[in-house]
Amino acid sequence: MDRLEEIKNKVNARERLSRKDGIYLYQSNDLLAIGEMAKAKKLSVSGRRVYFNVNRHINLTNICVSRCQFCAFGVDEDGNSGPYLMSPDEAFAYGAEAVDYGITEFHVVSAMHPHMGLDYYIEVISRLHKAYPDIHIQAFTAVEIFHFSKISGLTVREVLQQLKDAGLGSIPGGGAEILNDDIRQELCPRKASSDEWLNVHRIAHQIGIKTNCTMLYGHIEKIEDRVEHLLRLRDLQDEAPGFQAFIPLPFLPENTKISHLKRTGAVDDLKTIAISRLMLDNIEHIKAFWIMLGLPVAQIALEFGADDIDGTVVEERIMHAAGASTEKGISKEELVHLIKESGYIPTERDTLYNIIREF
Ligand code: V47
Repeated sequence: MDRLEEIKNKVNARERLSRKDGIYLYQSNDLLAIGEMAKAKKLSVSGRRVYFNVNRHINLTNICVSRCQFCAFGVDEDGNSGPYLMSPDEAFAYGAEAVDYGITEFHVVSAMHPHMGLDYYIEVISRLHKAYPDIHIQAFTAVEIFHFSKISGLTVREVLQQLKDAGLGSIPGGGAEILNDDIRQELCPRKASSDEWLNVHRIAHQIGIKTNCTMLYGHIEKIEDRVEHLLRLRDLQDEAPGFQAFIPLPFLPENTKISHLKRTGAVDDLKTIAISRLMLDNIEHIKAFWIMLGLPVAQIALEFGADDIDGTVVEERIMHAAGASTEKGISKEELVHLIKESGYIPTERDTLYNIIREF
């Protein structure tokens, strides 16, 4: 039997795909056959719904001691490339300004600032939470949580508990990059290792904090590394469930220290969405982050297994620093139109995937 046919039979029989299957799918050029399998899987998980949310990204600072090779956002404290740090007042005002747009989420991601202590981050969260208790706060990637633990001398569990008590609702999926320590050593040696990243998510799940997970692909990794990354996420989800969504992030090279690398093309982006849907049989949502993929590919990704297109994102900075050519935000009407045009039901959700409204 044809190998792709064999994989299709496994998918239809709801059998788990293996490392070899994942690698085979990546090596195959039959994009449409892979997409068809992933679409069938998506339909069995979330029917004809495509989710989006309305949120405000708040990037507290761009001053970062990590200075990863792939990042165009972080800068030195005393450099001349526009370092900034929001005071708690400024962060609050920036968040408050977006409330009238009907946001249901503050998405707070920062950088690894050399001096700010855990108190600062707690103050930002608790002020937003006290003023807007109904707006969910999704904040701080696992690498930031790990950094907070190092600077405060508290355990990861204690840091997460303090943030939760202050109003943190869930944590985003960033900082995973590729869960391979040789690659991390080359790209981002100053931040949490693969195990440390996974452990923050493990502990978050154990104490009832939902999280997302990502994969930064299209730089120096091989397809074997991508598949291994997906398997490590799948294993953790079996052990300590709590991942809500997986978001593949194509590397955008502009203004980074590895800007000589080429941006992945639509074929790789769509294959990666589809393979993620097929391999991650225990993570419900696959997000096509339109800011990175661009609206046309994000829309097509809905036919390749994605069931979420992120949100209206009022003002995004990290990807735009690296050359994302998309708008910094998009209206709800436009998102609804794109989803409807693809034949799906646009479904506004909150951060925890409760349905707010169908369009
Ligand atoms: O961890 C940084 C990535 C991440 C670049 O959880 C880059 O719903 C591509 O994780 N090219 C942060 N990617 C953003 C993130 C995220 C975004 C939206 C939604 C969610 C979610 C999470 O951005 C970083 C890193 O992997 N990144 N620089 C770049 N040049």
